[in-house]
Amino acid sequence: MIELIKKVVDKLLIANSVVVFTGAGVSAESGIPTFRDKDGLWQKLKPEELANFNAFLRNPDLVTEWYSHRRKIMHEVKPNSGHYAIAELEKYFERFAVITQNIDNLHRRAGSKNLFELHGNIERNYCIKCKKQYDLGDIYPDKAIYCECGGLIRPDVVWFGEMLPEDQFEGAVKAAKTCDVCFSVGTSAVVFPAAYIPIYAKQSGAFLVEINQNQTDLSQMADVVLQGKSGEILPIIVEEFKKRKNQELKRN
Ligand code: BV8
Ligand code: ZN
Repeated sequence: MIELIKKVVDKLLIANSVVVFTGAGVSAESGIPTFRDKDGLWQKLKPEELANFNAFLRNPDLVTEWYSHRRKIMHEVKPNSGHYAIAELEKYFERFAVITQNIDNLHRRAGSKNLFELHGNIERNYCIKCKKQYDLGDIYPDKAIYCECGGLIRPDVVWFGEMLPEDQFEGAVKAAKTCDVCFSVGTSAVVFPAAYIPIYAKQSGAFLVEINQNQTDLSQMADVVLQGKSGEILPIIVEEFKKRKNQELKRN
């Protein structure tokens, strides 16, 4: 593994632009269940029954309660060493973008600045009728809640069959198509159009590094696959990078 990490650091040392694309796996070590792992969310619940607009209209109490439950977990957990390593690495690059599919707000809490949230953010909610925004803070309703205009209030996340926020996706695609190194961290890379991000990066000539506990659809396209926990691997990459960067500075 260390030889592969040195190869990644060699590329980082000559890179001008870096993208880190993340999925639920980067938050797993914070204690947030992923979707498709054996103990994942989709094992117990069916996404089509919960993460889509018609399910919400059919059963607003159930969907509202499910998001309250997930938001409560997200308020009780903290960013892990993987989130912090990504935020630390960002300080060394003029052009650095974190492109996440996660809605858990942990990259922001870890200090990442240039962040694209392709699937929204569970901290934001809005009325489906008048679009008024609501911050629910630390209340976790277990049934549907309504706006003063009478409209249902929903989480500001992208459900299946819904468009991704245009500004976020466009910005992310631009970053992916112009980066020198692209990391794909903790994602099964099966949800589109988000999963195009690492593919666009690779097609545009970026050095593609996958960090995942398992093989994914992306593995055979990656230049380097680092198999293991992102919370362990990312800090090693950043430490090795900083060490080599300091050696370079001393030499010059
Ligand atoms: C759209 C937000 C159309 C809400 C989510 C057939 C083919 C292609 C596409 C489709 C198709 N049928 C339907 C579609 C479209 C659909 C889609 O892609 N479906 C897939 C499942 C086939 N996509 C959509 O519907 C998208 N919208 O297409 O709109 C359109 C077009 C025009 C006009 C109008 C509409 C919207 C998709 C967004 C859905 N929202 N979530 C919520 O979170 O509640 S999806 C959900 O999956 C999450 O966002 C999540 O981020 C995303 C991806 O999952 P991952 O993050 O990758 O998590 P997963 O559990 O899968 O994997 C975790 C990985 O981590 C694993 O590989 C594991 O090994 C690894 N891991 C675990 N622990 C660690 C680790 N790695 C390292 N360290 C660890 N410690
Ligand atoms: Zn309203």
